[in-house]
Amino acid sequence: MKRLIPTLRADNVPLELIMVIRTILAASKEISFRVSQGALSGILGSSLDENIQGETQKKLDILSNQLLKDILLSSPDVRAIASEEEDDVVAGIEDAPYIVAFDPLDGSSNIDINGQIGTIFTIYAARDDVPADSPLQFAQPGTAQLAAGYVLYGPSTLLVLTTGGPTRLYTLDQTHGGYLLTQDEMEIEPDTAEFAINMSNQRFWNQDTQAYINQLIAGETGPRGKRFNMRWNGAMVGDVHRVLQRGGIFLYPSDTKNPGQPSKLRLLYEANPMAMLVENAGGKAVTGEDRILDIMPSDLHQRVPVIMGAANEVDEFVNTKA
Ligand code: AHM
Ligand code: MG
Repeated sequence: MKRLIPTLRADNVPLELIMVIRTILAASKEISFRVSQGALSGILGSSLDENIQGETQKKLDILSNQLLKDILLSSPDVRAIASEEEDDVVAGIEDAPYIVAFDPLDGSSNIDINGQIGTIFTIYAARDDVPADSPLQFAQPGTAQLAAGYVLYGPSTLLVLTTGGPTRLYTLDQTHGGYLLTQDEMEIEPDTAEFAINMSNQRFWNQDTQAYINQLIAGETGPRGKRFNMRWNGAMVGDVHRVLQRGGIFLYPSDTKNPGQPSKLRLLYEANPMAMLVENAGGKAVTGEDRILDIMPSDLHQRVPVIMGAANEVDEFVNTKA
């Protein structure tokens, strides 16, 4: 079975970019171990303990953020990082070629119930025209991402990664500690009969979204003429992973739940990396109006509506009017 690094080399990924990916994955293995330890993680600790200052019994998401931050900021190839858990950009090594954004532990409500959670990350080229610690480092559209991926901490620890080519799936081999290629190319079928949405937000959606979901729920006697199934994990990594593995459409659409916020998910840490993975697996990713990857970010923690997955179904969403 092929290992990660030879696969990246065969894909002609630049050496320094491979080093950054390796660095993120070193942290992911530590997080995977911590997650598997659950409530014991802060008490028992493990090999990277000396890197984490005074971390005893911190919540897993704070711990994961600290691990990623420490390890990335000590990398010679990282100029700046942005994290869902940090207010501001943190500068790394001046003149280093790359910047990294991450959601250290997505699906936080699943932490306490032993459910699926994951680390989402994305890598861009650093900008030379703005300071290392400027939020403008990350004012780049998703199309500029050089690599994007997530590590899903489930029954197995899985890595889903694209470096511009296909979206590939790796499995962490706990016996030797490395990621092995277990699916060469993930592919999302254009048609589906499965959707993922938080139905409890229905009253906050616009009329078009309500009409679309009503059509799915209407089943074989409705306008779509087929029966749809629904799944909701409460963790985007888990829900999008299911879409990548067996098809479907994932939606966190525009809503009016929180004044001033168009929806829940963040462009930089969640929407963009997932959109790149989905598109490179043959799917589509939109806000409803725009392609997610074309959005020019206006704020580090900007939120956007997210509709992604099976290409024809995403088109159906866009074209359905109340
Ligand atoms: P988080 O970053 O605090 O975990 O929030 C993001 C998560 C996504 O993983 C998931 O799709 C969504 O929030 C679930 O939202 P809801 O609470 O509406 O089910
Ligand atoms: Mg998140």
